[in-house]
Amino acid sequence: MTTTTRGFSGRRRARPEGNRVPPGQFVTDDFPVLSAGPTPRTPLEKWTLALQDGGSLAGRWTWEEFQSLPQTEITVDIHCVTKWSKLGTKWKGVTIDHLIEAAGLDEPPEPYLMAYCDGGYTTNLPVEDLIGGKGMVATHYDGEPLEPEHGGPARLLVPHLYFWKSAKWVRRLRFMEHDEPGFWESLGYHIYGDPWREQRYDGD
Ligand SMILES: Nc1nc2c(c(=O)[nH]1)N[C@H]1C(S)=C(S)[C@@H](COP(=O)(O)O)O[C@H]1N2
Ligand SMILES: [Mo]
Repeated sequence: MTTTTRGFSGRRRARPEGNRVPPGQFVTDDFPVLSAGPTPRTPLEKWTLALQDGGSLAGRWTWEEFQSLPQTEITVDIHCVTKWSKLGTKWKGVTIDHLIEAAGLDEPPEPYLMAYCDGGYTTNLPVEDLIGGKGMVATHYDGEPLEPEHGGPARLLVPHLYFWKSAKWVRRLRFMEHDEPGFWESLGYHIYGDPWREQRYDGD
């Protein structure tokens, strides 16, 4: 299987197929569900996605408005810190680049970002890892609307980092000046989470 990226400007990994799986991971065909709590079910008519610059609102989209933003399809490998990797997963959504543009910002206002979800989950990311086609808010998986268990109606997708960074049921993205730990990061997971460097836990 090969990695194809369509309309996604992220770097294509220059690794041979044999090295496609990060160290310590095994490949699964299943799509395991990993949630730290119950699956929230926000009706689409109540759903909004907000983009915040610190404490101020930079953009907010209803479900309908969000659908009208430019859509991008990607096929990528994903890697969970519990050691499963799934190859060639197909997603559709709105890239963070397009969101920033839709909010009328010329560039990201701050270097870090916290994602906030229905249910209270949070995760932190360097903005650098979200722009340039590296991250999106995904609403479709494998050609179908994203199932609630997997983060539907919309989840963050940042495939080059461990999958806990891909926040399910995302509702708010807040730019911040300094990095701060999110949910798992404050419980001992690595602040960054690069699967290729096996950054599973704090200190790795
Ligand atoms: N809101 C929220 N997002 C979350 C989680 C969670 O518990 N809540 N779990 C994370 C973890 S640890 C992983 S591995 C993936 C699992 O996504 P999946 O259930 O679609 O496989 O979601 C991540 N995003
Ligand atoms: Mo995970």
